[in-house]
Amino acid sequence: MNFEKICILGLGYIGLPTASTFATHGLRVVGVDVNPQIVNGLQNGHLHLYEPGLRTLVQAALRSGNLTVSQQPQPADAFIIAVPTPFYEDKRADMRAVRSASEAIVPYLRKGNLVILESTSPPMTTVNLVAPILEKSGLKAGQDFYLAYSPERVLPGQILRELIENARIIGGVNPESAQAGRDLYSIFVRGEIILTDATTAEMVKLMENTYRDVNIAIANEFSRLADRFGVDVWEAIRLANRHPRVNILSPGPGVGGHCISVDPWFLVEAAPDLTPLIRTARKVNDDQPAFVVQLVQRIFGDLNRRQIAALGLAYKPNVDDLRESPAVEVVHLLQSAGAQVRAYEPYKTDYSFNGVANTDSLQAAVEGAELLLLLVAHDQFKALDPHKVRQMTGARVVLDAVNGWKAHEWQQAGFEVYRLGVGRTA
Ligand code: SAJ
Repeated sequence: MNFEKICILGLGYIGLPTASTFATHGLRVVGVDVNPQIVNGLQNGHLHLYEPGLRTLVQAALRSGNLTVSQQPQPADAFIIAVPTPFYEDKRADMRAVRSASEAIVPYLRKGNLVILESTSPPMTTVNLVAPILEKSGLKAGQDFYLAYSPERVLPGQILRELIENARIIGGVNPESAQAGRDLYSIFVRGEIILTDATTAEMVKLMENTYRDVNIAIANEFSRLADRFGVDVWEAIRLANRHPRVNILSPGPGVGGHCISVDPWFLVEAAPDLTPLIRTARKVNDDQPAFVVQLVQRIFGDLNRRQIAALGLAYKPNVDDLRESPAVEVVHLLQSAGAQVRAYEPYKTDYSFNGVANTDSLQAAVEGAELLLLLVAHDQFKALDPHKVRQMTGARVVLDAVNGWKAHEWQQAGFEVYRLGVGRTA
């Protein structure tokens, strides 16, 4: 199948890089978002999110004239749905954006078009939710138009490279649809393109992130055991990983982001009777911020009016994304326990939330603090010189929840050092 013009619905962390990459590969691309601020911003060259290299790519795509942005879809050869699938308070998948993006395509759908769903979705979404909506056009999925599910699998922080280099799974509602998907993505994908059916592709995506979540949960549980038994979990993991068939991940303050902390719930919701392990892993990871707060309580006892500098609010190192961030949860819990927290998130200094002073410099965060709490291993935090930090603050205690600092260096600089997953006798 040949493509000249495509329409991408959703200009977030996936849709915007995908739209820009197709545009710089010569396709005419209409990027669609329902948020007028995002569309207006992009029309004036402003990006609403940070990802290394993305600004340059988007600007090149816009300058070439191949990428235009709009609040409305247009007729096109292919439509890609890349809208968010968050969850409700009770962890059920919120499919409203997928539903309305599918509905928005209906008036423009023509015979021979291809529609691809990229949003992470519960099993059978493509056949049970998207196909029936698109068929309101009078056209039949698989027969009159092609329909496929192709999960994005890029790692935030490395999106632009992984978009091109990662293997891509394309699951069609029939083999012809998967093949049409291959024709489209092979325009820029250099990794292997593997064809399957739509529901398998949906499962693959959910299985990948669930696998990671369960593995991080066991690392977090090991951190609690190490703490109790006076072991250094980081050293223990390093040694265990010398076994040829063991690869334990890293513990930390919990699991955040819009993917790994969300996607396992889609499987739990789809089959609660079959998913006790997945549900428990979620609970272990969700409880990890409270474990960090217990460590702080062990240092201070009562937290009332204690001054704490929280370093990092992002859900993981070197990104600006605060969604489902365990660091934010730690700050909330500290506050509820009476502590006064000043946070510093270098990638999002303008972020403000209930009663937390999110400062715009390290100095401002640490100045009056009694404890420095490292919550995200951003490169710039890892590179801090403890002697210089000592001059900025009266705090003489640090708690490193991410193994970002070399304990002996901070001790030499005069700090008392506590680390997540390291028992006091270790
Ligand atoms: N984390 C740990 N310990 C680790 C690794 C990660 O605590 O050893 C934490 C991170 O700090 C973060 C969370 O887990 O809070 C998730 O981070 P991540 O880097 O593991 O993954 P994401 O959410 O940024 O991206 C994942 C990736 N999935 C897999 O690696 C299986 C990515 O490839 C997916 O495209 C992305 O989810 C997605 O969009 O689904």
